Amino acid sequence: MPARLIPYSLARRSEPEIRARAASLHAEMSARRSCRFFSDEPVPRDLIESLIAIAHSAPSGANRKPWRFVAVDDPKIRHEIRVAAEAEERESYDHRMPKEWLEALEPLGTNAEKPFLEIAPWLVVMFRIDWEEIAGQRVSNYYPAESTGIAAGFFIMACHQVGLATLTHTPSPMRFLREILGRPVNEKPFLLIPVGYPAADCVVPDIPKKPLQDALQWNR
Ligand code: IYR
Repeated sequence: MPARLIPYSLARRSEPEIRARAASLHAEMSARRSCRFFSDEPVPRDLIESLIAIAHSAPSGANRKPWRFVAVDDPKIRHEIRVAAEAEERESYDHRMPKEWLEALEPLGTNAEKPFLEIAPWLVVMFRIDWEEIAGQRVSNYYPAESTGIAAGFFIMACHQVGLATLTHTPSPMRFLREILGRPVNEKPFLLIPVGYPAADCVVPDIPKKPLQDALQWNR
């Protein structure tokens, strides 16, 4: 049965105001960078919860919200995650990643060492849920990858907007996250996001960014 309909409206802003807000948001968001050097300064749990609540407001296929966030600040678990991630990354960098991939990553200066997994005060691990068991019945979710990606975008943007740095980290394969965090088999590790303040001496690679003109077409 279709749900009952309720009114929806957005604050109606003037075009100059929309333009000004877009310009300021663009300036803020284009200053976001992936952070690999975090401060160990604690971030209160309620703040992380608000940021995850923002991510959880993301749209999703059939409104199923096919994701799970696991927020980890326990140093013992972060250590376990670091050890397991570095083991996979070592294997990847040394044997699994083709030469072209390693060349693509060269400007970023990444390697198999992932100290940030223990230094950042929080690791937010996102899982995508392709199916769920509801009242003993297996039900499919729809567009779980797209939905979880959108929620990740909300989360990363929310963190940046409040002044917290993130890294979208994808050690591969990520099975170990399900094992370490005790999640069930229908939860597929999607993204590992360290969150915290940047270290006082944090640096990021000075790399060119693809111009918008190369990513945007108007009509055909
Ligand atoms: N997962 C590896 C490699 C890596 C892959 C991509 I795609 C990046 O944008 C950066 C790194 C690592 O985290 O080092």
